[in-house]
Amino acid sequence: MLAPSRSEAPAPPIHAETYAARKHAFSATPGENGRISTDDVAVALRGVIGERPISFSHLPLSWNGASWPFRHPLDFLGSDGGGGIGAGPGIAVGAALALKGSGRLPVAVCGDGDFLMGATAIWTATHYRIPLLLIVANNRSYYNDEVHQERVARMRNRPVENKWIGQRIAAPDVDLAAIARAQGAQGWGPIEGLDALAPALEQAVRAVQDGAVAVVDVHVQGGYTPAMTAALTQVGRDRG
Ligand SMILES: Cc1ncc(C[n+]2csc(CCOP(=O)(O)OP(=O)(O)O)c2C)c(N)n1
Ligand SMILES: [Mg+2]
Repeated sequence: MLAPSRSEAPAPPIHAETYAARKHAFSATPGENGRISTDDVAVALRGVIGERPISFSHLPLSWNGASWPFRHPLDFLGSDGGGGIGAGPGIAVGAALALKGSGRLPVAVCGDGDFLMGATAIWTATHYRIPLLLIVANNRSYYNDEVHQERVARMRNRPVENKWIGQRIAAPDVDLAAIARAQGAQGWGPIEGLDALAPALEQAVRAVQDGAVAVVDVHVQGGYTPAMTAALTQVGRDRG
């Protein structure tokens, strides 16, 4: 990974122009019936972050790349590159360690499946006092595999309505903020309504600036961008 520059200059103006154009082009898909979409998370987070320099260490499959233009090599660190579920939290902690003292706020957005498979990385962060913000885009499902099971059901003429079996992580919902608190981190959530989202993110960012490990569990509705859904459901695709 690139070492963070200790005296990082602001992005050159040529990028600012591109950023303004792309910012204008992004239109968020809001959650339905008062629920929160992953786009809503991006919009709320952008509002809270403002022009503060951050580094995303990890982003979930439901993330819309258009929601947050990257202007600097450290704006997004690229995650694992291979899509291994469970890697997100560990990558978040390692990246936060590398960024410590750089002036960049380390932010990871993980899926709930990803978070649950690697959640004990939080303990490493609290034990070694590595501040970071980890937001969980919690659709209470290994949603990727619901899409996959729908495709296979169609191919094999089986009932599509069974696609959730083995993939939903609900009834009961897992209290992810409690998992964070159990390891010495600060936890917010579950955030279920849009009104509560920005205040929780605001508090969490402030806590990270004060040295905390902060986890915000946001209940988002399932769904990917059309491009991601098309990539997962295309004919002939045989990998999960
Ligand atoms: C180690 C590993 N096991 C299984 C998979 C297959 N897989 C890809 S995405 C996914 C589910 C991801 O769930 P979550 O992190 O909640 O994201 P969501 O799809 O719900 O947005 C799984 C099981 C994988 N990529 N890596
Ligand atoms: Mg999920």
